[in-house]
Amino acid sequence: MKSMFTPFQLKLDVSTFSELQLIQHVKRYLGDMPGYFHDQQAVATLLTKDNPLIYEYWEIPNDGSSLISISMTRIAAGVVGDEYFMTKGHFHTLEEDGEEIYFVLQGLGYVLLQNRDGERQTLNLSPENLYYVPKGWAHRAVNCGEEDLKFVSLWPNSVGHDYKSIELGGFPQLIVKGTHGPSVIQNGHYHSYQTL
Ligand code: S6P
Ligand code: ZN
Repeated sequence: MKSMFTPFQLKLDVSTFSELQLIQHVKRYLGDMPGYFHDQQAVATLLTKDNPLIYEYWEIPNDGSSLISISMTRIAAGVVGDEYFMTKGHFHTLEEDGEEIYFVLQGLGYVLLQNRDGERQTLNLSPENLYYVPKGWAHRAVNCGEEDLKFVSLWPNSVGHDYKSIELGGFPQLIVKGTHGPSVIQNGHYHSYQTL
């Protein structure tokens, strides 16, 4: 099939992406993420006065004629209770094809990774670094800095997104704000996917 795209060049900043015609712009507010943050009391308190924008992303539409999908994500700086703002995170549905690359443009944080064999990893995110997410690994980005965390993602268009597994089981690691900065703690509510 002939690609819907002609050759293009794109400056990697939010305004370029947000001005692209037909771009898919998704905004995730705290109220869109029930059950994602571990301190549900803090969630309820925040929602009584505010419904902060946690993150947003811009995805270049792809009708299936191009093998590659491209997006830019911006995660705001902030915490819900002691847990830093983060994306929902997902597995790719077609796990045998579901690789992904992150390229960080701005900010500091972590990417949480896990697969269905129970393996897990946490990588520090910082600008001008590229991150490789292998097939079968769920991924969630977390902003631990004082400014926006921005990154570009590239992944195979056909692989789809499985959010349900994360809604049911979470990630084994949480990133929380401690007295000496961010720390990685174990998620007491995590369910291994093999047992779901
Ligand atoms: C898509 C890729 C990103 C995320 C974006 C938001 O495969 O990983 O474009 O969609 O960072 O995260 P989430 O978990 O809400 O899709
Ligand atoms: Zn992905």
